[in-house]
Amino acid sequence: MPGDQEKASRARAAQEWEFPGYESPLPVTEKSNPLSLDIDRAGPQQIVHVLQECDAEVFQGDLQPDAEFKRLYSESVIQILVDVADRVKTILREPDDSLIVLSGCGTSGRIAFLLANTFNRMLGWHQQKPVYSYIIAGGDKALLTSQEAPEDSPSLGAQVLKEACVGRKHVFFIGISCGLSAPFVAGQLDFCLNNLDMLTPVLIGFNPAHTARNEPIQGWPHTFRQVTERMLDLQRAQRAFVLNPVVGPEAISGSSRMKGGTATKVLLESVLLLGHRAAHSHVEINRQAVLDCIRDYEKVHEMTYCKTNELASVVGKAGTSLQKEGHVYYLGWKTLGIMGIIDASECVPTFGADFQDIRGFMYGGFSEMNNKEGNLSSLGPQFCIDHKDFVSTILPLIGENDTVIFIFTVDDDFGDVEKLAGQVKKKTSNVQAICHEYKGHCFPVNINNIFDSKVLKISWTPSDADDDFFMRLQWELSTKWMLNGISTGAHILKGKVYKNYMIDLKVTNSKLYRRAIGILQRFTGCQWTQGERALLRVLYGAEELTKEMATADVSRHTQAATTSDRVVPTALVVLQTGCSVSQAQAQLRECSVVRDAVETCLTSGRH
Ligand code: S6P
Repeated sequence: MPGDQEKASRARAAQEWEFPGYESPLPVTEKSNPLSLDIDRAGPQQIVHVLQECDAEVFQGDLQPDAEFKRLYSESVIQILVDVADRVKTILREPDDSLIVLSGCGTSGRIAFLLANTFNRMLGWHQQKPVYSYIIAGGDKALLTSQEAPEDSPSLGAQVLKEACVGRKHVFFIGISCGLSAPFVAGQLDFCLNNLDMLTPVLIGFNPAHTARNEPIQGWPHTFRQVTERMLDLQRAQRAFVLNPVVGPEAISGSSRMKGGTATKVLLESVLLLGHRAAHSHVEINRQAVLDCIRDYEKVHEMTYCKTNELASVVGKAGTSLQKEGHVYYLGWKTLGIMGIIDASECVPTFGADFQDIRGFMYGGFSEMNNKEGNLSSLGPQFCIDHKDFVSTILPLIGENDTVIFIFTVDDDFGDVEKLAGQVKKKTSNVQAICHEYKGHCFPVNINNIFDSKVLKISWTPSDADDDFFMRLQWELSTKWMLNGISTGAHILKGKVYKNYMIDLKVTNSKLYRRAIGILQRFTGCQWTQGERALLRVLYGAEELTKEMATADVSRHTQAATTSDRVVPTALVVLQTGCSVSQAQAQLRECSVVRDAVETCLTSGRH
């Protein structure tokens, strides 16, 4: 655990991004984190250490009483959490004709899915009908694969929400957009604001409201910021709520699947848990209860990162696998299996990875997923997520270059774990385990024997207030941190990150388009228009842009991006050396490590 001196230096480093001029005018969620500037050159141990520091910022308290940014523990944030939990309680007490909708794009939609199912399950234990529903932009396909384009459509968001509300009298809508930026969510919030007699909207995100995205949205009269401001006006009368503490920049700039996803899970679970406890066990919802809940999650951070050495070892193994063109497979049980599938699917848009590089499978596949659209396995190999699919299609091809990570808890059927581990061990010695047990509930055998001591086991000591349900939520969060660390670390070791930027991102929606130009500006010092031209030349594979290309909508550009590879690195080389697109592509082809290619180009360009 960090000592006082370390905590103080962490606080100093963290303050740097708070200075008004730091990477202005980028919102906090898009800034680069001063703690992770050199993460691309770090080894596994150091990578894990940096992630630990960045993740700790989620729980950082106010540095000064009048600090510019509200944090998770800020008074005003805690009060909104109390108010929102109270609304949840009211709905749970009178659930007829009511609905709680959780919605978002990408990771935010995946967390919405996970939580809606989890809390419906909890209602089932209390003999209550489901009250929760989830929406993810792009539908259930987006749970397993990257579907970034629907994020840009406010009308689609509003339409899907409208359909979800049919037959309901009261809908509590929780829209998640970590960057306060997704037009899909803006459309839904706007729909709520126009129907306040039926809907009460909550917005969750991690930027101050005045830095919510303000650029015009194609074919729509409002911006995200305008919608946020309308909600803030209504907050005084408790007709809308905005929950937007700042949790600091991501360790990998803009990668909101990491801290954004974590903070979403912590905030949402806290309000839902407290609402449920109040409705079912008459536990009072007050500031202390909220604080206690968040502190419990903060302890999960400490427990998880107590295993730094073990985690670094898995990061190293996974990194070696990717370096050697091998793969990483997560084999999970129950919701920890879902955490694995989610983490793996996010590597494609984040690092420009192939879907085969890191893949997740869960015991029971779609029958355990409990998603709205049911079994999607006929859509293609990316959608085959059952352990049985792993055994039939992947296991025969497994070799020493692959890393297989088992993810389970003491509550899972250990016989299944043991059997599958036995099969995998015949193919590779690189079999790892992430597992959770708790006081009084230990594994029946010494799992070190089964996994040849390659075990990352956390033994939890629940407090009196903890029920099994809360324990699982904590396991999920702990597992999320570990898997985010493994996949991020492995891609860093593969050279997919330059400084702390995902240099090889897919440019498949307007947010990513702007981010890509921002990266070009940052590293080459070019003007916005120059960066945009270079990006478009690469996207269209054209040495000269036609008028049609130059004036097309961003949605047309991002459509072209779906089939392009190494877009940002190529545009960087074009800008830096003045060479043609095809020369830049050829230059990059010669260099297997994208980070090294970019670095060589940028440093040689400076001489
Ligand atoms: C981020 C992830 C993305 C985001 C999505 C929604 O690491 O790859 O898919 O989750 O773009 O972002 P936001 O800011 O609206 O939650």
